[in-house]
Amino acid sequence: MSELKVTPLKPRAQQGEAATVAAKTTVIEGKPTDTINPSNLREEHKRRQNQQQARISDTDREALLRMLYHMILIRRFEEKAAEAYTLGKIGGFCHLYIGQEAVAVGALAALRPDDYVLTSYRDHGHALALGTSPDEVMAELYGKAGGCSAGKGGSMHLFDADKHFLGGHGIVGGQIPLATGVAFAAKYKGTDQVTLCFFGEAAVNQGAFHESLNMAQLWKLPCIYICENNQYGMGTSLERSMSLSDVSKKSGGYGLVGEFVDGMDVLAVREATARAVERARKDSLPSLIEVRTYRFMGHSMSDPGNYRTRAEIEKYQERDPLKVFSANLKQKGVINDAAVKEIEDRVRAEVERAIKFADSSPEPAPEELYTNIYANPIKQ
Ligand SMILES: Cc1ncc(C[n+]2csc(CCOP(=O)(O)OP(=O)(O)O)c2C)c(N)n1
Ligand SMILES: [Mg+2]
Repeated sequence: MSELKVTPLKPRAQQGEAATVAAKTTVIEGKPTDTINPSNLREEHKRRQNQQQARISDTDREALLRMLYHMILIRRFEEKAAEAYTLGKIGGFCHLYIGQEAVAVGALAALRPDDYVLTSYRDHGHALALGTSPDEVMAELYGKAGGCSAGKGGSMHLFDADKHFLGGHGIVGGQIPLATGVAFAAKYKGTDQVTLCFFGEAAVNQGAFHESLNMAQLWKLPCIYICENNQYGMGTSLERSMSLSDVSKKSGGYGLVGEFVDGMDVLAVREATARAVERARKDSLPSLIEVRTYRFMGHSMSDPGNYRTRAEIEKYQERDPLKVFSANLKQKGVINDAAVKEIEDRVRAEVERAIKFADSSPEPAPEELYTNIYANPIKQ
């Protein structure tokens, strides 16, 4: 076996310089922390609609349409996936992203194509927003050979190396130290690539989250930790499981910049992520962003959802990120009904094609059982 050589990030002689950088960055900067008042969501809704309309005026039309297209694609794709699941065409676990589309679409719109992305098992939206073909994503849900993980990963383990999408991870919080390592590798190699790591708020109670944030700030890694706080981990609410439920404030324990963002506003998410991307790319600094969101469906397809009331779900559905965004775009004259219909028609055709592709794609061949499992498999 060859010897593994690890070079320290900075020679000891330069520690003075590192200390100056550290001193400069211990102040927790970023935007003042936002809050959402859950007791009067209607009022919040109005206030935030105005904010989004102001952001629309400052954003390029093509970028706005691309975001709307991706949000519609994710929504319609998953509605179809739910149907296919009910028909028994998809096996195993299947966690839908409906309600959370603004998070992946907004955050990924702030990245460069060569940046890295990792997320949890609730991963369909991230893959689609990164541009993985809906055909390959649907075929993967079906466990077919044409899937983006060759049918061996399924819904929870989407992967697309060309898009620098490193999964889809089933272990809660498992992707957080992996993403930290990916960011370390980028820094070690001297590239200016940024790593985006998505996870749910239940993962924040895992030790791996805290260990990763500590190392990321200590070593100044270009990693952005995005907590998709949908307020439930399976059937357990945030309030019942977390002593300090302000996730963004946990950044303070490790000296990172922490921000709280409304996850129902795609443009607010994009803006906050862009700020974090700049910190990571220019100054090699990590950030923690808490994005407050809500999942409209059950935890997975097999969740009867007895732990939430219909009234609670409906309250959040009034702030449906897709409806709010398209209504605001219309209000600001960026699109009209005909333009929305055009996108809907295009998406419908793409999703139909994905279903046909998945239906006709072959099962993985038995001899593929041991291929692509390890990077360097031991030859028998
Ligand atoms: C280490 C580990 N513990 C428990 C589970 C079972 N489990 C699967 S999803 C989940 C809840 C995670 O909730 P959250 O992180 O908030 O993400 P969300 O599902 O809301 O997107 C749990 C406990 C698991 N997959 N891995
Ligand atoms: Mg959650």
